[in-house]
Amino acid sequence: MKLLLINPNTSVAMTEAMQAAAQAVAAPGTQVLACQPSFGPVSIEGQFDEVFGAAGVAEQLTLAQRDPARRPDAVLIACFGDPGLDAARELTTAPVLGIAEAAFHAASFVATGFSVVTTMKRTCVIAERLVHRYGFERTCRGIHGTDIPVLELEACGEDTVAQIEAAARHALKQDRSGAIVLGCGGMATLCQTLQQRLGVPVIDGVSAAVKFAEGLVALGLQTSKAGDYAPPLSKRWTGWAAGLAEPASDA
Ligand code: 2AL
Repeated sequence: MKLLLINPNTSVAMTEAMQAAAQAVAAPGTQVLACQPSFGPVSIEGQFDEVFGAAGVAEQLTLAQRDPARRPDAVLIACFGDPGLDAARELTTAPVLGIAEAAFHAASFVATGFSVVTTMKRTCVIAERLVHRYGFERTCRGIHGTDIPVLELEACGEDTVAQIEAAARHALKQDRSGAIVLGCGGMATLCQTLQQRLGVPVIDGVSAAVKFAEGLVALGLQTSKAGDYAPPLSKRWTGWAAGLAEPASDA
């Protein structure tokens, strides 16, 4: 199967790191194709950044749907705010997984309560709103910002790992949690190290989303087009995005 990993920020280095992490956990028959938007911010660290990330996800999925060589069997949105998730589900019949939603589900299977450790404190509100949107208020016991900038994770040294580890230890104790959810796609490469050091389940949403996507495809489950995720309506578009207006839905 073809799994399209869309990094909603424009950091090519982060796309490549997440592609490698995703391919490493993928089943032998899964090909992880990765891309990032042609425009927008290099990292997503707030609501303003996220709006453009969401548009970038819509852009990249539209382009991939039109390309027979890249038409995906499943789609993974690899940014912890899950930008553009509902829009992507309108665009395709393939299952679409956001890394936050996937990580919350995975954590709830292995612990009665989990804590999120994320990057900038200002992004905590984004994760908090997703917890409510997805109905994880009862299992998410805390969201902890570290004020580590997203791009610092690209060349992540021991100081940064130690800072995330310390935040996770504090979270586990303060929140009485049994698992840690990593709150950034850029933390995918740190998951195993942190799990070894902390001795509790550490969930990276990129890996979790890969395995859930494979499971959904194996079960023959697609995004429902009966109702809320019906394809976008055809209409006239203007400006720089006019080229994206052609019907790109596969439904
Ligand atoms: C993210 C993420 O996963 N990628 C990005 O650019 N920003 N979210 C976050 N909370 O740091």
